[in-house]
Amino acid sequence: MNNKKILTIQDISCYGQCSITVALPILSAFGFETAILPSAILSTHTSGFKNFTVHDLSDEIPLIVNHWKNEGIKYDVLYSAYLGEVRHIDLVLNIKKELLKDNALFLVDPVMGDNGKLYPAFDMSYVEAMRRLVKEADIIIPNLTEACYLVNEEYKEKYDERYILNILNKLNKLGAKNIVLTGVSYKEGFIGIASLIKGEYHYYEHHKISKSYHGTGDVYTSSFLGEYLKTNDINKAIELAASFVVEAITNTLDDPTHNYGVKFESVLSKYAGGNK
Ligand code: PXL
Repeated sequence: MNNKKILTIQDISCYGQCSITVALPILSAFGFETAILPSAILSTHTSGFKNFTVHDLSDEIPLIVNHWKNEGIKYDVLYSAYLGEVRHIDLVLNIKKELLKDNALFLVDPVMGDNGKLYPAFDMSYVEAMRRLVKEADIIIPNLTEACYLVNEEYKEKYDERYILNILNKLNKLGAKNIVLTGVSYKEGFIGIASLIKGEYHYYEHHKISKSYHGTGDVYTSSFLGEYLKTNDINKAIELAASFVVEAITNTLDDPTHNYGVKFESVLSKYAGGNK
């Protein structure tokens, strides 16, 4: 029986299958009690939809944190992802100080961009602030775009292992203790995850599906966390999360009207067998 209590802080995109609407069902299916702290409420995610609405919750967060402090509520795991504003970074750092148990795990998915570009809400001041969060994390899960921004390296479409090792080492120098870098492809038709765990490099690859969808990073990180907490085996978690994302994408391909996220729900129980 694993009683770990998770707090995840990220936005609520009401429609679009990303962030909290993905993290919560996945972590629950893995069997973990998960509390949420929404950084903002958006009508949809910010890529692929125009004229989305945003309501920032920065003013509410300290009040919620204060209530939890007064109630003596503490967490075993803090998982931060898409936040939205520079000031959210300091709020997360404060939560890490105030609301975590001893030896708690701090997982940072530094969600900021994809395909070499930052998402519309972000600029270099956000990247700079994100470096402060990464420094405090036990595990970070950037994609290649986010990693390049974090360490000031050029984003390339084609590269070799030396390019990736340099980025992993620079992230490590930035203070990231363990790094799970997604979207790394060394050869045509394949893509995978390069990791630096306790200083040890690993690469896991699988077939690349040519179509990409929003929210797959959130499916990846949430299922990685569920499996890691369940088994304490980080390499197993890296691989299971990749298989889950591949199957969720495959499951979505035959529906051309569904292009905003992936249909992860119908394969969730296969990957998140519960936490007994
Ligand atoms: O899936 C990442 C994500 C989360 N939240 C919002 C986003 C995105 C990616 O575009 O826009 C609001």
